[in-house]
Amino acid sequence: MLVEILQKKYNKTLKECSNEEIYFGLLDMTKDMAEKKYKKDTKKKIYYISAEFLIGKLLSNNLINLGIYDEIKEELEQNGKSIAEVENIELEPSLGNGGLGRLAACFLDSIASLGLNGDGIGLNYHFGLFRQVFKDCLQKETINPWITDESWLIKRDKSYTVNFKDFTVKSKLYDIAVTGYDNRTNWLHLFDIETVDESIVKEGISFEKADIEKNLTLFLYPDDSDEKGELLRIYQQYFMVSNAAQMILEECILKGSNLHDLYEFAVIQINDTHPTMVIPELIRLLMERGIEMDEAIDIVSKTCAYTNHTILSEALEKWPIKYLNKVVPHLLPIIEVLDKKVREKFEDPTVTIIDEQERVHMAHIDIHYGFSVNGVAALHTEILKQNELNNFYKIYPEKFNNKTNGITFRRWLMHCNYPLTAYLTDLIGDGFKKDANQLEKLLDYKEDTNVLNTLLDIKYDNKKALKEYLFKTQGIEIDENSIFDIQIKRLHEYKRQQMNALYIIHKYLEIKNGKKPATPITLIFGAKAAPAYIIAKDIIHLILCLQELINSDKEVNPYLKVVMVENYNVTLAEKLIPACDISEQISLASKEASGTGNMKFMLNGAITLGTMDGANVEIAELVGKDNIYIFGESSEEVISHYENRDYVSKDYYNKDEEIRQMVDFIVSDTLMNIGKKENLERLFNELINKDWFMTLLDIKEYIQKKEEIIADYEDREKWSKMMLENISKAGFFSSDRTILEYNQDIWNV
Ligand code: 9GP
Repeated sequence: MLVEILQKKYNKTLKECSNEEIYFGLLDMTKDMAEKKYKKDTKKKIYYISAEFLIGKLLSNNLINLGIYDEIKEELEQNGKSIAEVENIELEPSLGNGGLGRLAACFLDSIASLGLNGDGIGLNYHFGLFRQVFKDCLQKETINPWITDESWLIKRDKSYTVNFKDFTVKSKLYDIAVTGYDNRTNWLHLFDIETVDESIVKEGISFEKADIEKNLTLFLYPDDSDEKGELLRIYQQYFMVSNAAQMILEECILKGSNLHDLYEFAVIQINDTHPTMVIPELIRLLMERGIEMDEAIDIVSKTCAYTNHTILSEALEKWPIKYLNKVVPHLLPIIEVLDKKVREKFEDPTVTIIDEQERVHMAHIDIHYGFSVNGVAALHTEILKQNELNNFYKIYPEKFNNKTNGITFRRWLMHCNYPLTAYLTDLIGDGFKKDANQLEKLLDYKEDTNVLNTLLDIKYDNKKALKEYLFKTQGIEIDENSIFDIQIKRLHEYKRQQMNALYIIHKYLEIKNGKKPATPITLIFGAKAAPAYIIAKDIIHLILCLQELINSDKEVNPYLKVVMVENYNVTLAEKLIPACDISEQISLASKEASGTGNMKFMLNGAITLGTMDGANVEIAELVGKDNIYIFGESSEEVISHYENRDYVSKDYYNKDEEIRQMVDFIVSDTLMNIGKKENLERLFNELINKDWFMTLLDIKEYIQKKEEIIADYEDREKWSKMMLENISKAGFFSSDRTILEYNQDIWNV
């Protein structure tokens, strides 16, 4: 079929075509096949609304899900072509930031793969999240264009009118097919407007924030550190949900809903607070169609469910009434009624929707006016119930439920780790591809030296493949015989990349003093810092300075190497994860809602070094304490430090010589000669005077555990057994399991 498409499109044979032509041929072919697998809507449908969908490249994923990956791979090989090189042509869609967005993408895959009728709804950001470049050991941001003339986007003939206070816009809709694995196709609906003007972006990523008609869908998470930025976020959010609400009502009416029964036709999952305005917007639209307000509120409350992805207050949005009035004044009378009803029913001032500072708490709208509130890992949900949202839990215990996150094994095993997948298929059959729990069959081989050695061999080959990839794409040289210790995730103080950086300093000083590790260690980081998050950027600066220092020191570099990959994204994750030995999951306990990288690493046979936080807790329960390296204070202890305000980082610094040595090194002449005084001093001061996420609390135990895991790496048999245990027990973290739970407990589709 590909051959015919290429013949028709380019009048060339497969052999004659360039990789680019083959890519576009495959694009046409898969889009066509996907469309044919679209099935009519069922009565009830899931709408997953999210500011982010971090979908990653789609070609291989779609070929796998359509069941033609092996066939195409072979056909290309027979004609002297390589699928990997064809894949390189595709630009990664830039529609997400981190775990929240990647989870949304995994969920869409699982919804379709389980044959459920459910679409995603979001925005078509032209430049998405910024592209990260490093210059002078600093992060710089630039645009990340990803939309080309021929792409996965399918332009639809559909448009809605969205009214803001001062003007009206008409939307246009693009769809991306979400192919299920051996199952139906659903859609990711991305809304956009005609008037967006990419040329207004100057110098990196700066642009006029007030020019909404030109900038509305340019960037994901534009800088909101000033009023104009906050207003732009409100414009984006309202544009997203108003389109969503109109589309949902239209589809439900078409299927026969009289709107009084909307919840029998639609269930809306609100992914974090960004889509919260869908609640007042739907109420407004129902009232416009003649439904009384009280009934409209009731209908919408039975239709919407909310997922909380964090306990960090910065992500629980609170919009000033003043700002909402400037953008969507027509929602305010509704929000005020929602608030009044809450006040009439409950005396507790902490559960109101509008607070004393005249701010609207978006999460409070979701909790009062949605029928389900879920956390994303067992510990996280407990913390929501007992601490962060305890006052709400007391009111609505029945609404709270846990849905531990998951990942799609199609992308995070079958696509990214072809050799391991092929080997597992040989050993245990291919049942695990649809029923991930069957990975447990691998446990039968835990004493089989042959199998254990093959797991080590596959890891080694993946390390070599990563080495080649990094050299080719970023000019970075690494040694496949070293230990690959990897921390890849958004840059945030609570994730504690700075603690890992302090470990590097510890190791550097140790080597300088003559103590050398048995096997060299390569510490790999990948992380973007939000452009306005100063300390996060200072942490990147520190890591890049250490990279420069160590990699040019001949005494140290045979034993230690630091690599910070530029512009970390899904494509890089797909190369890094299969090659990893040690998975760094070192957040301050209680702060990481779940983490999903931890699951991807485990599935690919990396061993976790982590705290009892997020889904690490469930990983630890599954693999047992002999197959994971846990350190640090517990979430209860950490929460009590916050409550009693008794953590003083300066005390740790003052009383411990070793800690002092590491922290002081940040502002030593050695580093200051490489880096910028201002940034390094700021980070140093932050660590000793504030350290809000308690780096110094756990640093000693962290170093100790890390030394232990590194020492254990030498025992190859023990290590390979740990790998086997981790792979075998990863089945629980399939997003198919998570989605089945959502459907059973929340959606009922
Ligand atoms: O930080 C959480 C991360 O722990 C979780 O795995 C992910 C998916 O549930 O969501 C992240 N949250 C956000 O990105 C913002 O709330």
